[in-house]
Amino acid sequence: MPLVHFFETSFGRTTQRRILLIKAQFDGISSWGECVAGEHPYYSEESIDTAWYAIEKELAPAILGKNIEQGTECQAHFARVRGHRMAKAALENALWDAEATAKRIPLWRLLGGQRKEIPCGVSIGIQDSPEQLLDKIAAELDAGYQRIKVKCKPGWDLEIFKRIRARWPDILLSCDANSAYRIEDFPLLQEFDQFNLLMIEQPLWHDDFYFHSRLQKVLRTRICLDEAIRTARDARAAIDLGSCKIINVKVGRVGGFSEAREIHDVAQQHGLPVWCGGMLESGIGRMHNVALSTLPNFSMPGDVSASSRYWKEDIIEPAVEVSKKGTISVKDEPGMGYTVREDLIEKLTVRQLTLKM
Ligand code: OSB
Ligand code: MG
Repeated sequence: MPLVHFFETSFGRTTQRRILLIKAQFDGISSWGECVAGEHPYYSEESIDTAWYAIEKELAPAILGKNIEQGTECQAHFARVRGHRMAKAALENALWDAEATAKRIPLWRLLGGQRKEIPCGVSIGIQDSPEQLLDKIAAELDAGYQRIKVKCKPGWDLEIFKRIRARWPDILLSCDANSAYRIEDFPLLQEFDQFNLLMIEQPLWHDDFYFHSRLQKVLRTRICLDEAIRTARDARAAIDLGSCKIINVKVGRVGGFSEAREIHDVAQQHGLPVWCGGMLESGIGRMHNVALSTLPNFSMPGDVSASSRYWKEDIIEPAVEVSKKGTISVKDEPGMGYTVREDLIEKLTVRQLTLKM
């Protein structure tokens, strides 16, 4: 699926996505899950190809033919496979979706969600010029989004924040470094404090807590961890160490809805807010993110935005839309509440595999 606009982070530029989808079928129900792994293992160790392998060889065989009543039961079946969380999440989330459909309740209610309207922000990639970035921000604010997050890296940071703040002194503004900085950059990162950022997301190594805790001690701006939090145990450790004050929860990164809910709970118990991150999902993953965002401690605007920001044609119907006040409303229909456009998916499919018990 070609992106409407390229998306560039400190680890590279994406112009089109190859997306791995799961369709689960049993007992007359069919449900969907999206694997959020990237085309390359640049964000994390996983890629769509490692996920394909893990699902085909390990994860699907671990659940095919088993009597599974609830999405939460997947974790135990998958436990002996280390890592491969995005692959696990694609399957587990499809089963949650099926469970909601079977119980004839909306997925967000099954997850324990409470809000019917979620606050939305946008994540804006590195652009070809600062002017292009400012134009994009203006358009997103105009559309109603409540928070602007800009990608940053050395050389695309202080000057950019200065230009943004000169034009919009008061908007909710944050940045995401995707691990682009090192210890020698601490003085530079301390300069970020002057821009009143809502948070700095994952400034240091993708797998680090310790140096983030050192950094948080010398920053006024709150650190938000994304890549480094893979489990609820990670969340506990990071909070304990003081490595972050906010957590970005991505249901794929943490292995599925069960673990995402646990991280939500751990953060809530410690008084940390969480928000829902995005991975340039198609409508299927997007709707799962919307459902997760209805949980009470998702109190900050997430990177959950309208389909049209990514795709000319999304694979669900209707496309996800954002209101003028920057919110997405959830529906009361059972399951995901949207129709999957199987005809379009079929047209876009380049590789397909059916696994049966
Ligand atoms: O770090 O949050 C991130 C996209 C791909 C990989 C990593 C990240 C992102 C985003 C995009 O920031 C969020 C979105 O889906 O709009
Ligand atoms: Mg991030």
